[in-house]
Amino acid sequence: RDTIKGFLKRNLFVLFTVAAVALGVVLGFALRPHNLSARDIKYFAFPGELLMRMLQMLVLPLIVSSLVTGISSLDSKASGKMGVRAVIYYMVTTLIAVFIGIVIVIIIRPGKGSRDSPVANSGNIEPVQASDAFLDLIRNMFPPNLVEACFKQVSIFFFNNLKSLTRPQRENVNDKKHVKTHSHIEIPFIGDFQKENGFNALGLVVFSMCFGLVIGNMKQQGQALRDFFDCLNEAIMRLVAIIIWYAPVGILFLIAGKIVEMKDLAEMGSQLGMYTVSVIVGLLIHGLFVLPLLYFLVTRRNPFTFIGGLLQALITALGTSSSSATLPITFRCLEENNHVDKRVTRFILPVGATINMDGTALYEAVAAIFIAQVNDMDLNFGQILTISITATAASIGAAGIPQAGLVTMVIVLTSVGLPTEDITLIIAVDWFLDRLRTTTNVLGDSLGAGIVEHLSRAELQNQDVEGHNSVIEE
Ligand code: DAS
Repeated sequence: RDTIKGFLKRNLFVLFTVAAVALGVVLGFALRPHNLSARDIKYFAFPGELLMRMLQMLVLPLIVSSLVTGISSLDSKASGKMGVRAVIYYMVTTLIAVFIGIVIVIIIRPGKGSRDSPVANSGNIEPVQASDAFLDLIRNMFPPNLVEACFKQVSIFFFNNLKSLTRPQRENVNDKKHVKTHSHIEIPFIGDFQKENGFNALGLVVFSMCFGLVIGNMKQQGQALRDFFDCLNEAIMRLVAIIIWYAPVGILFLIAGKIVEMKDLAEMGSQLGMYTVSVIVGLLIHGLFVLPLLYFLVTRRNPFTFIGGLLQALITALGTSSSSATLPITFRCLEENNHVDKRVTRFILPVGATINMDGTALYEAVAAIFIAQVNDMDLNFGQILTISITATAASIGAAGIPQAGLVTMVIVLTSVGLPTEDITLIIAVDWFLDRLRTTTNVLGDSLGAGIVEHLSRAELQNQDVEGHNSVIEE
């Protein structure tokens, strides 16, 4: 009874947030039959957008202050060793994630025999006119009103989504019937945060690491700057402590808003259903088996106790589908609940949130091979190896913003000659899979901080002793 009471007390807020997610789902499905206009949905989901903006507002000062403080508080030898351990962890876990994704999608083969299904064709076909012979053929096979409505809706829906990612060029101005799109899908510059935030997270991480190293070696001369960034970091974390109370409300409306605007599930088709299952199975194996096993093997501690302290961050990742926006909450969970050394979180988390995305890497590999299967393209070992490497690179390049993985997918498809237009095959379910892969990304970053802290115990203790000695000397 005490254990349950203790758990409820410790996790009351998490349970409150889980209830908010459940309420968001119910509210979303309750509102769907009302066919709200895009404008109404925008206003309805505004409380969710507010949470995103509040969290994103903190990301820039948080990345800079935590990295500068974290690195300057370590001697360069310690931060060097910690950095190497973090990068090795990132590479190993990302490659394992890609491998899991490839094995799963080859076993399940969600794209098999999809050539004659609406899902496969809607990726390549231009929006068709009712008079089109192809549609006539289908119409003759089934009751025309059902097929016409479904098929045209699906192809126009995919086309509109592709349009939002590309700059459609008219093949022939006079030919109103066919608008061909070119795959000039804009890829946000590697590590870019959201355009309207106007900064590139990867560039910011590199600058802050260099700056932290420099002022860390300035001894007394750099003390004022070190104090400034330490104070700035503390102030940001206090802002997080305030915003976190609003998080459940924001997450409720983010999820409800997404469900209201989601297209009919019927459009997905069985292939997309099996593709979705493939991604989910891969993420579950990686997130609930591989990563916790790695944590246990290194630290010999119960990984699920550690994960229990992360629930608020994992739910925020699920609600916002942005690991960057979740970063402030991830900091708070690791430092307040799991008591991970701040010198580790401040160094590892900003880097991890920018370049370590296991969920995204797994998803990119599964999606690329699914698209190859839909195109009846048998991939040889070299092409699968290419997909592994480019999926890893694409996950490093993907920013921690919603659906970044969908956009960097172009890198993977182009690398093995797959039609980038076929991204439209998987857009219908991406808003949902993005949440799950973002949650896996945040989980990988957080367990990584725990593993790197454990491996760096010696350096951290030396630092404490040196720090203690220097206080005595003073
Ligand atoms: N939404 C991205 C993130 O924030 C992941 C992705 O799009 O793949 O981690």
